[in-house]
Amino acid sequence: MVKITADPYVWPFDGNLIPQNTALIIIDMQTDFCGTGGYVDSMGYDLSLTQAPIEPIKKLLAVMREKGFFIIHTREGHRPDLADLPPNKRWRSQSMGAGIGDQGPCGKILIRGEKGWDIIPELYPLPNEVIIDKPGKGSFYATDLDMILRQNNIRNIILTGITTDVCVHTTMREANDRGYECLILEDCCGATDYGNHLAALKMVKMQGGVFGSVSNSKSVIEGMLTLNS
Ligand code: C5J
Repeated sequence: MVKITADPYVWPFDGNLIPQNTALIIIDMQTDFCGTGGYVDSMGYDLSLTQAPIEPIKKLLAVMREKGFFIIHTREGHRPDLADLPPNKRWRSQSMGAGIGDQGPCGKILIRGEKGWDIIPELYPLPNEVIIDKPGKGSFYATDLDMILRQNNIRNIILTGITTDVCVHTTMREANDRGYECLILEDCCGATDYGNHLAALKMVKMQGGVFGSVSNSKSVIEGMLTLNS
């Protein structure tokens, strides 16, 4: 049995953590969110904030792959004909100078199949890993994520990726409401605003861990290394 040092409670709540019931989910590590010329860059945000989790995730991913955990990657993006892009989302992105569907330095912004939309090479999924393509912030909305988790008997979810306050948080809330036991890793997430990153982590911890618990890659790797492979 593995227990992860976390705040506000040692995770998971009941100590039931094995590779067969636990998934690592890596959210939206796409060029559009952390690469030069992508969506976040075009909006003028400091890319170092969304690039910070790349190395910690890389190390954690290597250990969790080796230990046989279930690995899931997500990508936010829309159909080339924009049929799944709500007009208010398009309008809002245009007002920031980075219209979803418009041509940018990395192809059409946040459009499936374009260069900027894909996952960065450092964290690219292996052929046997699940990729969830989602049109929204949450990874459960309009996707088959819940079905895939249940078919694979996954109860625990370790959340990483970008951005802490938007897609990671929305996914954590969706997962928590569905009864999944969630852990978010502070060094494996990043937001376009550092204050929002900290606030999002703080929100998880209120009410005894209202959405789950908060830890870091070092504590998870230490826990995983105690597992027999
Ligand atoms: C945003 C995301 N921030 N992946 N998406 O629009 O957090």
